[in-house]
Amino acid sequence: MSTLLITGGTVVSSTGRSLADVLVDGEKIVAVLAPGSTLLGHDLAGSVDTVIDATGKYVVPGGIDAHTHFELPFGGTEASDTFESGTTAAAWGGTTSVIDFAVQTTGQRIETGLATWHEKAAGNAVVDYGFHQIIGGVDEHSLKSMETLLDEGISSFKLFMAYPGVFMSDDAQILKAMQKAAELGLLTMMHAENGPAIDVLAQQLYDQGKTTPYFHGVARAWQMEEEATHRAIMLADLTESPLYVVHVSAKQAVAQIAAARDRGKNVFGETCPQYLYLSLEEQLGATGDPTWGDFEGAKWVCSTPLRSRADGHQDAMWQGLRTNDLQMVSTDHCPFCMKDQKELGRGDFRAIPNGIGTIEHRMDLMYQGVVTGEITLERWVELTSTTPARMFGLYGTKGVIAPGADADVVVYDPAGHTSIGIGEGRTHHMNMDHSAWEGYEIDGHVDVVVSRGTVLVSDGEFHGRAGHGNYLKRGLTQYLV
Ligand code: DUC
Ligand code: ZN
Ligand code: ZN
Ligand code: ZN
Repeated sequence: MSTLLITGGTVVSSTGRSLADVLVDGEKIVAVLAPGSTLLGHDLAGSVDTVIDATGKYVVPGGIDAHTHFELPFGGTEASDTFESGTTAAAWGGTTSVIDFAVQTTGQRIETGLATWHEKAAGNAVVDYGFHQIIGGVDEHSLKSMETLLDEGISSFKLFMAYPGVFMSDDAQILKAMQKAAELGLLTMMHAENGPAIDVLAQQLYDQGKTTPYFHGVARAWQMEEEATHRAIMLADLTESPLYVVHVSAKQAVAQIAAARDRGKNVFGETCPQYLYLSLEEQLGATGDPTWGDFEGAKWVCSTPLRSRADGHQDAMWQGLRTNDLQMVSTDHCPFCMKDQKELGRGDFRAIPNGIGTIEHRMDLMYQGVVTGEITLERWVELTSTTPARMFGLYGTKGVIAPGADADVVVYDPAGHTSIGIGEGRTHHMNMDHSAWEGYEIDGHVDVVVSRGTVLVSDGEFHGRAGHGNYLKRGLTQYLV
């Protein structure tokens, strides 16, 4: 077992910061000490195998991205990051745990879908990984199978109110699944968009010759998100099932979540960096065609969609993060290349695979919110690590720098600089031929990344390996009121 000392840095938690040294023995943190402490008369720096000098830097718990889709079959193709490439990118970006979505498609058994996901991940992940379960077909079989999820280390499952015929559950199915979830203590995650109505709007736009990627966002109007969020909250209320709304992008949906929380309900919301930084206006402007956009806009096609900055959606997401009406920032990492993937929707926005790849940039993009004064340093840690751990039953092992926790630690350098580029100056490691974040600049950078005591990234070099990542058996959510 090797020992490691991270010395001289400012250790940041969700509740405060202090100058401290972090001592790691094997895979665990064993002590957080006053700077320069000796232990039982031993000079620590001289006694350990490795010393990491974090002077002038922040020492934070490794990031937890609780919403990723590696190898997701979608839109006639498959998300382009494997567990190996996706978790490699995660490690580069200071994310040391991911929670991916195992998929049960309609007609399939949950056990079959879950086994497939274990096969994809085992031996390939660079960082630790857990699963949520997508339930694509609520029927008597899947309701029965929900009873075994917790034994499998899965305490949360996702339903879709969108994508009729693919993943969508109707209200009757949602009601039954939520009743079961309430009985079992499972957390229901909801993709809240009114899919059938969106499909009608999309068809009408297409029939009018409005076929460019921009119209993806027009069809998926905010009313579709607000309505579905409200409906999900009411069904959760009725069934007394806690509810976690994924990828919130409309300010009206945040208001629905806030109102439920004000009534004391266990309703939670997640947003993603794309809904904080990117907008429908920029998507259009970036394409060079200010009217309907051109196919470049496909880079930013995701669901829920990017929304209008003029209408204040981005400001509302930051505000929700400050007021805790939104509790977490995940990526919904769902990368597709332009070539052969996004291009499937040239001439018909409905056929563009939905998704943006951000797993490598989440910690950086959210740190930029600290730089610009949108959130505090402590809130950055809370949104990206501590709350994800609590929400999804990992806290104590993950999400905190404390004795007994896994030694998942990121040294973040506020004096550095990160510039996101592609092509000649490619700076990311996601398996994509473009980046939704090209040209973004961050006033800081991920310096050292440690996962269970193993240094994965330091001095701009990668030391990780496929198979280092372990499967995380998760417990029940630790976040309920
Ligand atoms: N949204 C996306 O952007 N991609 C995958 C699925 C989803 O809901
Ligand atoms: Zn979704
Ligand atoms: Zn998703
Ligand atoms: Zn550095």
